[in-house]
Amino acid sequence: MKRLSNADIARQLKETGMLYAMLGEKFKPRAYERAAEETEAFGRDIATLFEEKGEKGLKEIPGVGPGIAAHIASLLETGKFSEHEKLKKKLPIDVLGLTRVEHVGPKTALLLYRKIGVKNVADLERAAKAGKIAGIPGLGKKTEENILKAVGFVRSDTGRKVLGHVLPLALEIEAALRKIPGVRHAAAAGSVRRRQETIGDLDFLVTTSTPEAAMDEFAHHREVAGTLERGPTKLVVRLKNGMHADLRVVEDAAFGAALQYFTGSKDHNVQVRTMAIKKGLKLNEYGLWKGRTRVAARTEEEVYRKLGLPYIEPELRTAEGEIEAAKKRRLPKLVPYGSVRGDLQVQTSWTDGAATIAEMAAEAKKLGLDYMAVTDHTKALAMVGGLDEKRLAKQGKEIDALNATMKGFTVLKGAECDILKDGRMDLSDAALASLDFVGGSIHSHFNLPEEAQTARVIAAMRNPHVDCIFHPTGRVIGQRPPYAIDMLAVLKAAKATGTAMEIDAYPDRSDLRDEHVRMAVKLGVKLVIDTDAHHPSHLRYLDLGVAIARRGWAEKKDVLNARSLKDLMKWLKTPKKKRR
Ligand code: DGT
Ligand code: CA
Ligand code: CA
Ligand code: ZN
Repeated sequence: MKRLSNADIARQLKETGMLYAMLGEKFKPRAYERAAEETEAFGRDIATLFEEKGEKGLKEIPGVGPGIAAHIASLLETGKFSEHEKLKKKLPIDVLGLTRVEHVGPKTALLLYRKIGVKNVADLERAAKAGKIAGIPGLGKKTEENILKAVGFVRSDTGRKVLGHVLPLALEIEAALRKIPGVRHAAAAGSVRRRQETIGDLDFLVTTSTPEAAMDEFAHHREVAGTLERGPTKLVVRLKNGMHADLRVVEDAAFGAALQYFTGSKDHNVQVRTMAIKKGLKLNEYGLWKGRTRVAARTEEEVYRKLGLPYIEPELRTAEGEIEAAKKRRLPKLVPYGSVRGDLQVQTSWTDGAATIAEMAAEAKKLGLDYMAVTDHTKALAMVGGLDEKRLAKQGKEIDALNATMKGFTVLKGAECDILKDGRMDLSDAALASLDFVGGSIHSHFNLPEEAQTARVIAAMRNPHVDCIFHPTGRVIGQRPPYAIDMLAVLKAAKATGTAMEIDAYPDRSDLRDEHVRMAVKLGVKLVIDTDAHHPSHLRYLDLGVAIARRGWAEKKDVLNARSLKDLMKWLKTPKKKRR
């Protein structure tokens, strides 16, 4: 039996949740959905975790309690689990496939199954074409037309995915390619290499003495669902998560040129090629040419150099001024991965986090960080047990005690303090003043008109104790659109008041966005990169935030928590108006 991947496990959990939803269960659907999301995003290989620590270890996955842990254990041992099996007997439907079709949710899927026996997308399409859906009470002609259109869309569209959900997979495949005997270079190219916000498909390059062996290995990777196309140097597969991935075998001597070409973006490449033509040269995936002579091909650096340019980092290759900046030798020196010294947004079991302060701190320290701010929610967020002044003070005592026991790591006292509707803060000034680091957040009244929402955030920035605005646009990718806010006005106010702006690295937030970061950097606004962790495993998202900062042209000096603890504290203790 093939070892199950995190994505395999996630799919089974998700399906279980959906089947429960179809049967009208109240709480189980959400529990399984959450476990599925966390499983898919989990930074480590769950099968390995299980081998090392057994069923107990599975509880390290956020959202996974003893019940679901037992199911995952059974899945890893036998490829199935009884609860799922039972549900499938009652409802033998491909609910994951069906609900990918727009206008078809679990309820409609159930209706279609009960009334006309639709079990999968092929059945659905046949039924819609035969006009059988229009006759079902509650669905009708219009729904039938919509479904027919949507079925076509599902077939043609594999859907873009959030970077944080596919980067671990892309890096895993890249590492696997590197290990194949005969492979000299292997790289993920395309939008993943540029660390874009969302990813359409994955593009891999290898140079190898044994192309067939490399392609076979790739075709049999455990995340691959099937082969779509195979030629002598190119293989296209469909991954189990629905994405496509290409592998190209290229000539070793032209690896740099191929990497440059297949990294893109297309628009960047168009600009680079135009430059080449102006110099009487020709650039393609095989090299940079002067007539029939290849003048550069082995490395990307060499290709750019022969065009008169310095190396351009992949995150900058978007055709938004990087070539101009490169010509003038004005490219930013991007903040390096791994350079954030401490996480400044961490929730704990005092509110809606899954782990204690000590557990979060231990994991942060293990990841090589020097400090972490505990920023639990405040009382306005009653549904997660937000802290009032009294409990916050009590939490401060716990932090003092913990700091007394830890060497080489410091826990800062903080809060994710709600910004109330009128721009006042949810905690007294005295309570805020007692903290090392205060983030202000909007968690309510998302629908205020732009002017009011902007004024609300700016009012919070004028509070002398608010150090940072958390997740400044409020969007959650695929779930919640950003609220209406004048980001330029907010960033100018950030500069004027000495307030930092957060890059929330949590994959579905990615908030600020790269274009806002670029505006912030231009204005000289300080940035904080953090993970909004609600579980120890979330702390490893930090570099996804660094990717956003890099896409926004940020340098190390722009990022507050790339500073040492001493320098960060110096900034935080400076009165806001005097901060630089
Ligand atoms: P994606 O997959 O939509 O997230 O974005 P990319 O950038 O990965 O795009 P993709 O997969 O279509 O192609 C990968 C790279 O290959 C792309 O960034 C640039 C290069 N490339 C592909 N097709 C063309 C083309 O027709 N012209 C040029 N200049 N470059 C291309
Ligand atoms: Ca791609
Ligand atoms: Ca591609
Ligand atoms: Zn929040």
